Amino acid sequence: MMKRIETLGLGLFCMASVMTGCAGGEKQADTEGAQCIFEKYERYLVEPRSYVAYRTEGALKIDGKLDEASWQKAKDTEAFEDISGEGFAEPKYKTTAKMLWDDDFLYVGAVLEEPNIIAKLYQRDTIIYYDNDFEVFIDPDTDGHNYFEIEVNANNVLFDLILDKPYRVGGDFLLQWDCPGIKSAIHIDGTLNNPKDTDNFWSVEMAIPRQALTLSFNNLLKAGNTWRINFSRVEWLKKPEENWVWNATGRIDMHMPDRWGYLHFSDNKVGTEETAMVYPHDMEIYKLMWAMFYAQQDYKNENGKFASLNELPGLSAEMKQKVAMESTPNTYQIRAEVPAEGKVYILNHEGHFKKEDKK
Ligand SMILES: [Ca+2]
Ligand SMILES: [Ca+2]
Ligand SMILES: [Ca+2]
Ligand SMILES: [Ca+2]
Repeated sequence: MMKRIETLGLGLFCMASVMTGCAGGEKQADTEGAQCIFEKYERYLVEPRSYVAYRTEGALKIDGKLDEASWQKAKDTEAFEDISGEGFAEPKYKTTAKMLWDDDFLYVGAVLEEPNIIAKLYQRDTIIYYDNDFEVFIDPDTDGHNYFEIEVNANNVLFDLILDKPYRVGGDFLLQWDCPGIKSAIHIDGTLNNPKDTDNFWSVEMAIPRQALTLSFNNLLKAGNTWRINFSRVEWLKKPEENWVWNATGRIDMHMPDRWGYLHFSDNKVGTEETAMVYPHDMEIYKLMWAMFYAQQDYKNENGKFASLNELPGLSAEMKQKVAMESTPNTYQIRAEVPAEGKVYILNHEGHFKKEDKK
């Protein structure tokens, strides 16, 4: 769920960094007077955070306490930030997450600082974010469609679903999906539903089975793979709610899988040799394609149809050489060759991303 979208005054935020392809007067001129596409959509193009997950050392007891040696050795993610990203207030309370894996499970641990731990919902698949909650979003094959969402409150009540595609392109959800075989637990350092004292934190421990995240026969939970994942924490300080996330999406909408973090799986045991992060895509070309996606969304809102490559504002001649686009008023497909991989990247009007072998 979480069908919450806010429109930001994009012009209000002066970003200091200059992104590739927009620097200098000459290149500005290339975009024929229009604001360079990388500048205009900068808040949706900030490089996501990444995390390398290592194999567990021995079994984890799913009891909400992250006191096993494996958890102790696993690194915390960066502290969560406001979902809207740069220019928005730091979260009032700290949140971090950690990940581990073995052949059967992805493990997620999170610690949520909280002076007043409250949870009123007790039934699975009620709208859990009406309570303060912790949320996990997973797109194992990184195609931006068919992804998983699992939310939990401090009562350890789950709200879990599969989405066919993001709401921004007309997506629907299957709430009847109850993550098969999931184990989850909460530890409370403080008192639950007693506001008279001051609590410290609640922690979440989840074991998410690889089989629950396997849509075809293709098991993606293996060393060397890189997924998209994000975490969100909904906190009711007042109305509307706060949304504190690992990776800012750039606006109040978690359903932007292109804005989630990168999770890479190392074959090494946690606490042993470190593995370098591996990104699954050529990041420059990927960024250009998504900039075009956001530009097309705006163009359609303003003009009632998608643009052709020449109509799309903010592209330099150099950028146009890197991509091809077929478009009709209601559809488009962007294609870009990535010779180093021998692949063609394809992104369509529904935000579906795939790679094909170059013919
Ligand atoms: Ca534990
Ligand atoms: Ca997917
Ligand atoms: Ca469900
Ligand atoms: Ca309390």
